[in-house]
Amino acid sequence: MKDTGKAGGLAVALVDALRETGGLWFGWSGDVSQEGSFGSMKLDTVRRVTMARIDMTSADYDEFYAGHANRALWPVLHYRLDLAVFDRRYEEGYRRVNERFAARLRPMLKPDDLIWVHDYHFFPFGAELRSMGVENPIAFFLHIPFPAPEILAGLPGAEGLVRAMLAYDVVGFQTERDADNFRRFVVTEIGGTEMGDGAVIAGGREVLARAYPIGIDAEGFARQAVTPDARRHTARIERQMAGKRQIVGVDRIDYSKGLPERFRAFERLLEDYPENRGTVSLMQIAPPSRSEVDAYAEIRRELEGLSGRINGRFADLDWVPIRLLVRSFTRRALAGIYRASRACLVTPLRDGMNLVAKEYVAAQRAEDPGVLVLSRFAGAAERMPEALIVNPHSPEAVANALQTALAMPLDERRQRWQELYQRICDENASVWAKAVLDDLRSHGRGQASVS
Ligand code: GDG
Repeated sequence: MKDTGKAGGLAVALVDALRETGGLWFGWSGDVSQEGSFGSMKLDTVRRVTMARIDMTSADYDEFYAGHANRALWPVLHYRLDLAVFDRRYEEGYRRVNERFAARLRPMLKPDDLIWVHDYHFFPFGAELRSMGVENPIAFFLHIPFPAPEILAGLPGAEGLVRAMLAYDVVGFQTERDADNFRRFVVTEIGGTEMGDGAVIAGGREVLARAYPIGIDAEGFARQAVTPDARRHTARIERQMAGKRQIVGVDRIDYSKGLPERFRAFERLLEDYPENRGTVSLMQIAPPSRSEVDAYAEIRRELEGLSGRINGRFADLDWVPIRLLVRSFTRRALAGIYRASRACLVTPLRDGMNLVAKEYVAAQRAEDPGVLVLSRFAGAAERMPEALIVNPHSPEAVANALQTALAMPLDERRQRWQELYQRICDENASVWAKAVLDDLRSHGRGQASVS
């Protein structure tokens, strides 16, 4: 599994799903040590869930994690072939870590276990297990986009990667578009056949490739937004804003999140609708991530430069247009910050789902909710049409949507929010986990081959 330490809601949903039946959580500890290659597995049991976590060596970290996963796969899967770095050493590290992790898991498996593998770090994990004789049902879930075949074909080794995915019984994606892109690749690049209902046959294996849009614990997050801690944060912002209005953005610093484009769109709002000068500001919470990768360090510098320039151009004695906070907050604080914000900008250039969009909705006051402005390229847009859907590449489109959000009458805000909130409650994290596991139970035959 991927290291979900910061994702909060996701880790909770998965641990909850595991708790119902009891089970094993297996993954990277998040630590780097020389023991990574052979010893030291950290084992704890939390209620009915055993947590087994192993370290990586510094070579694993550089080649597998910072290398192939985050310098090659992440950009290509986010449609950014231009940013991808392909290196044979990285690929070899990626293969090595997948093999070693699989070898460490192998002796811990019981014959009736269902196995669920997460994310782009572990595409070949299922194939490694199969080669070690594992016949259990195995599902895979991709948290990030699966690009159109024309883009993926640019990744050296793309065909091998997709062939390796055929080792799974169920392959889950965030959106219908991603699932369709996968099936198209199987058909056009490796001569597979679509069988309907998401099933594809190729290389003697039948795989169910469907969309399972990930949810959050919406009701739980709504409760967080009214805890004393969250209320303190809401009150602090409201006191400071004193009648002014805040727009919020919450994103890891990552080029896929469209942050420079967002800052320029906010600047366009101030240019085209000058009545917002002095009364509307943007708070961007931006925890740093993957700063050892050049593209990430660059985007941070770009954001610092842009916010400085825009603030220099428009700031007044008692108002600053953009507040860029390069740090993280607790989940409760975040919930309180969302609640104090009249609109939320979620404008990634590509995003698997985007949980911030759902969290913002969950944290709102039913009687006076804010408005979500959402990129059409976030997976979340497929199931959140009541948000204001925008093209994040167009500063005019985003500025116009922001102006609409700021002027939106209370009735319309309530109506849109009601629909969104109901849907994120109905399609929550447990529903998501159950949908994948139900399909795995009914479809997963642990088949070595169907031919
Ligand atoms: C990947 C996919 C997909 C952010 N800042 C803080 C903080 N966060 C939390 C948010 C949210 C999570 O991190 C970010 O989730 P996203 O979905 O927005 O984006 P990725 O990190 O890129 O996640 C994405 C997701 O996996 C799940 O499948 O939706 O498409 O890229 O929960 O609230 N949490 C805390 N402090 C912060 O400062 N505590």
